[in-house]
Amino acid sequence: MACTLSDNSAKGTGKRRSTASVPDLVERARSGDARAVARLISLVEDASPLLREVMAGLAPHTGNAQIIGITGSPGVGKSTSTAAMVKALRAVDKRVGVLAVDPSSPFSGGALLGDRVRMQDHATDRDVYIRSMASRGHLGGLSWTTPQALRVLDAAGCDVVLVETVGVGQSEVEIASLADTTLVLLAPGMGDGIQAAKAGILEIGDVYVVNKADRDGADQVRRDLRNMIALAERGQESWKPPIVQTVAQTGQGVDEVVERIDAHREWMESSGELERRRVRRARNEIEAIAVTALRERWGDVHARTELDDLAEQVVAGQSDPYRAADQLLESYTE
Ligand SMILES: Nc1nc2c(ncn2[C@@H]2O[C@H](COP(=O)(O)OP(=O)(O)OP(=O)(O)O)[C@@H](O)[C@H]2O)c(=O)[nH]1
Ligand SMILES: [Mg+2]
Repeated sequence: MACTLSDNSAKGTGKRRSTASVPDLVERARSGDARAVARLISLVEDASPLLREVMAGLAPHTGNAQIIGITGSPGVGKSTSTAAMVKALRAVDKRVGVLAVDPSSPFSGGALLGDRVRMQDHATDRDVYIRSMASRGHLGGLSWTTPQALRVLDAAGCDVVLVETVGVGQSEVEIASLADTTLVLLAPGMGDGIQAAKAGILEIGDVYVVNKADRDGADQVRRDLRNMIALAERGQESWKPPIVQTVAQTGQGVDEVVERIDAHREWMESSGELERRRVRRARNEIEAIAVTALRERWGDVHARTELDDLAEQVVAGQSDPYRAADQLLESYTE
């Protein structure tokens, strides 16, 4: 049975939507039923009211998956590297989930379509789950939907989940807060070396990958990166992020990337960093959900005439913005 979980396969199951109960779906997802996993992730994307029940059912079965974030500029080779890593991880019999998060498009655009073609090798593998998600359109973006989708894949028994997201602005920092290990990809000829410092990637990479090492300039990117990492302030961490050169298309260097990820994992376990990161991630999740709920309530308040009344009072000098804000907040707790 094919386990490729595309958005389309999820959307095509509209009829089943009303029939399966949440406990049944959770049970089926846990046993590795690809359709049940797809349905649960669609519930996440739709911000379904059923999510409370879903997440409560999944919670006891989470915490096993190793979450690996993969970020880098558009076209640097993230998807090609992801496919090569899936291959390497399957060779050591790991169950693998792939989540391709597109922060810019609400639809699965050309890039993700390309990913599916690249992932064809794995499309019939029962132990590989591939899913693309759009994060735009949700309050909180990555911070809201991705961790919930990760919970689904985790509970479904994935040993490793690879999360690919294009490094544009905020998203690479967000991915770092989601992942146990963050891979930052660079490539020669993309001006990455200079951009690296600006974009803040020097703070987030646990393992750096200089891909397209078959092209001129890969050694220079590596040297620049090494110098910049040496200069970057990384706090008291004892982990020194390694730099690996790869040719993702041929798989060259990918085994070393997997080894470095394992080494990082061991370091995190022994140093207590894994636990710290996971607590931080849970904090972010709780905050994202709470803030979303608050914003929804704010929406209600915003629609009320109360805010207009308060604004008029402030304009007339009968009140001040602080007092008006206090009055507005009081109305939440009523
Ligand atoms: N020469 C060379 N080309 C590569 C290598 N890895 C990937 N490419 C090519 O680079 C292009 C972009 O690769 P992708 O894997 O789609 O890159 P991406 O980072 O996922 O791109 P977006 O998802 O669009 O941001 C494709 O044409 C790949 O075939 C490599 O190691 N060497
Ligand atoms: Mg891609």
